[in-house]
Amino acid sequence: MVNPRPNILFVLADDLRASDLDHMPKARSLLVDQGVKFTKAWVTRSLCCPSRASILRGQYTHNHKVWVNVEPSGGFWNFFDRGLESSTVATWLNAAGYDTILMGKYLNRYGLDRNGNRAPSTHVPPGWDRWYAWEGLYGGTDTSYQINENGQIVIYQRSQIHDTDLHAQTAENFIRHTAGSAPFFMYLAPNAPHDPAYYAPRHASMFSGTALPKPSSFNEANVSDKPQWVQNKPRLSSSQVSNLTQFYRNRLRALQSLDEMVERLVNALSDTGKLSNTHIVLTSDNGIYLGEHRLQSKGAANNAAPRIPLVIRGPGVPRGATRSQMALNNDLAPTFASWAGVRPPNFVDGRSLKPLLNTSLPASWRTAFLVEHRRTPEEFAYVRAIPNYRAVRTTQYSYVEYETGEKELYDLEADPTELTSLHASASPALLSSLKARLDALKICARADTSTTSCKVAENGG
Ligand SMILES: [Ca+2]
Ligand SMILES: [Ca+2]
Repeated sequence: MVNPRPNILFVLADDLRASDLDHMPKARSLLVDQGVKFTKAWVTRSLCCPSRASILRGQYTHNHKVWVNVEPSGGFWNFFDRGLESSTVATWLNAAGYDTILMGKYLNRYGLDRNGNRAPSTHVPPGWDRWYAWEGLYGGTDTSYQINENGQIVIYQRSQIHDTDLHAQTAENFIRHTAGSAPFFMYLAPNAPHDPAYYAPRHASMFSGTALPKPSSFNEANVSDKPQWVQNKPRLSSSQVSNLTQFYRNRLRALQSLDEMVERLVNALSDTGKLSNTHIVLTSDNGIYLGEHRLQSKGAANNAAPRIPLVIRGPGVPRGATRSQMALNNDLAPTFASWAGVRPPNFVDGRSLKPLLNTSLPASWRTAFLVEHRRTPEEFAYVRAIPNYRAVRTTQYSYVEYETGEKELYDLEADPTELTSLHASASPALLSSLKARLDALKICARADTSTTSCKVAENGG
């Protein structure tokens, strides 16, 4: 019998760039060609833990307030201590009868104590029936990694099994042998391709001659239009470019296990008769810079870090279609809720993407969203060097206001790689209209019809 409610297989990669899909041929044929690809998908804060909190709760960072990866202003303990675990997409779907399973990364510093020391945790958050979560920083060391398997700590040697392959094996076993009559929600969050981009030995010889992508913004020559924190960065040296190239190749190698995992799970779903009633989502918690604007890592508002890949296939979803409407990490939880027939709590800021997964599209959609950043003394140095900012990204512009009083403004139609900030020369009318949209977004809450709701602010009133 086919489940009346669909299974949900949610694959959440770590630091995957939208363009990385070009190097995942199996995901392209099994997901992109079979579903909808969002060409303008974004996270609302380009940093792991805040974005994962947004994914679990459907909220902007200024509403869930997990600002960084590290306590006290962020990290697992911030989420835990403020009771945010009591209402997540897992508790909503679990209460509706879903079999809920998490594999891989939960929140940064899960498995450490409040001081960052190793403290293997057997804590399983509410809402999860099955739990296979990474413990500790960056999910392990060069030789081993630890997984909390339903309350038991298990140590794996990398020489024994590559971590993405382990998740693929656990997920495949669940689909083939464990999944029962209840629909399942699988939150599958591998480490790949996060720095240091561990990969399986069988992929070691691939991509050895692949060149680092060099868009026009790569190692930007003239950053006099940009704020001081960018101007402070010298142009990338040849050894930095060579390190980035090596990192890029390792990332592509790491993606191959992810790509094979997609094929393995699609086959398992197909063999067990579940594929036609399963939504599969592939996305990331944030992107990453590989030298654009002289930048590396993440945290900034320019293109490559807040931009993510997003592909969805499933029952009723058109095949091989693209959508240019803005989709956000905030939208994932309410989307899963709508598939499960659950009304999400009122605190949710995002909206279900379901209306974009039809052949007939909604007449209106959001025309802007907010990107936020706040630095704290305990956050890692690269992100700490970026002054606090808030940014609004509209269908045409990206406008950033820093705590320093500095601004950035890009016309994304005329200058899609953000080479020349127009903040000093733009018309006062344009600046004030963007400022008004930013001011509405930065205090918005919920997705209802009140004047301060995020949905209203995103739609432009
Ligand atoms: Ca990340
Ligand atoms: Ca420039």
